[in-house]
Amino acid sequence: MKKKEDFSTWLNDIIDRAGILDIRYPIKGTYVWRPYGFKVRANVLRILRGLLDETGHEEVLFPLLIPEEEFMKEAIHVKGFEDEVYWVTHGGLTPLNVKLALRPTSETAIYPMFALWIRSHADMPIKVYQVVNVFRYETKATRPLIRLREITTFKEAHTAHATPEDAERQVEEALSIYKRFFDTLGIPYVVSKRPDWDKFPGADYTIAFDTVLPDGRSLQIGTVHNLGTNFSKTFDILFENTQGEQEHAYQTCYGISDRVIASHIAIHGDDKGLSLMPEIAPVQCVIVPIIFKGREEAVLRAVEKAEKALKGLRVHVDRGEGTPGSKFYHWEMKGVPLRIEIGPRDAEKDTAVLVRRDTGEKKTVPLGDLSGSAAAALREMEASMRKKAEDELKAMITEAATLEEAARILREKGGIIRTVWCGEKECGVEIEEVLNAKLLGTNNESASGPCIHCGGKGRHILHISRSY
Ligand code: A5A
Ligand code: ZN
Repeated sequence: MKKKEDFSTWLNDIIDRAGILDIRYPIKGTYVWRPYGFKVRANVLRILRGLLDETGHEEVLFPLLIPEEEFMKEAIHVKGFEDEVYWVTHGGLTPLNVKLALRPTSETAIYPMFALWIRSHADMPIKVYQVVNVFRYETKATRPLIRLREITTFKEAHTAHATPEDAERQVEEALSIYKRFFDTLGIPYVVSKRPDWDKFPGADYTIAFDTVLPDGRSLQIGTVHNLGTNFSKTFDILFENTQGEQEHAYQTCYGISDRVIASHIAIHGDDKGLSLMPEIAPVQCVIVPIIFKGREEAVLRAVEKAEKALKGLRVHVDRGEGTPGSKFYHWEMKGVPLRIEIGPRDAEKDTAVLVRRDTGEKKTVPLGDLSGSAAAALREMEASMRKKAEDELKAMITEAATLEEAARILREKGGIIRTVWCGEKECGVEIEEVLNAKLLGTNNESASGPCIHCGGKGRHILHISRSY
């Protein structure tokens, strides 16, 4: 199980062995959340909901089914999703008069209702989100947590505003929420404005977060779209503005998925299994008693004392049958951040041994200080896991001045190329073809020097990578 040698196999293997998903469900691109994985997922969602709620978003829940007529209204949006929609055509044996789409995303479910809810500028902003499953008939190779046909953890936020400036401000807020979210999870990212030909179908523009997985390929882990008035025109979302005139609402939407959990696992895991940051670990500390025949009592007393001291953390005492070695192995696989070993010697001296999952570092501490030392170790781990991941991503971003150089970097090490681009579509599409890679897009830094491909005046810093 070597992460560096065969990343894909490694990832599927630990997702299975750590009890995140069962990947044997007999429909391609759909998987089963197992209890341990579901707890990780719940912790991730708790963080996300917290960030959305504290910025004035409200949670809602719309139906899974979308009538064909609504779904077909926004031409560009439909075009973008036409190959990917699952249709419900029958109720029992009766063919339906109106076909129903399983939502691939919920614009066309939510915006007809926005049209009913919004009358005046005073009804806005509206900022809602839902966490739901969506269905996309993906044709590229499906993968657990990364390319799903049933995306089970789809958080989509949808907003409506009375001015374009307010919608623009919402895009900024969404970016800052996602930054805080990814920072909390120790997932480093690069932010790019997608080229026009790769934006969300129906958006004015799309800003994306990409991370780099251990095999050197990038993964889009979140997107923020400014929809302008494209959907409000289609769905008649009109309001009376402060001048008493009817105007179309300005909209944004932004989404993330199971991919954030994949990224966390991929970036922090190692050849021993998962390595979860304390924030999302179902078990933050596992206490393993090391029992020798005849000396159980003192150890078990110390273990109880330790358990009491750690109240407030998510603690598990492994009182099971196995050997200490097999327990260590098991909890390392599960990615538990902190292991606390207590043996007869420790019991005698009133100490415990703390072992960090990320570094394997061991430390003997007095039982009396256990609460403080464990909390400190967890805090240090958070910071050092985050820093390590950020350093790794930085090392995977490489500047290139020519296409030959870019091609060599993509071949030898992968990651993200940083270069200069003129901004012309034709030139960009050629870069993608020549490099067999994707333009992740541009950032908002100013650029100087010639375009990497055509040599014309460079207008943007461009990010390129091979991506999932
Ligand atoms: N309505 C907007 C928010 C939307 O649907 N945007 S999106 O199409 O870009 O999807 C949001 C995020 O879901 C993407 O950034 C990507 O991280 C994730 N995603 C998209 N397709 C996925 C798939 N098949 N499996 C897992 N995650 C996916
Ligand atoms: Zn060019």
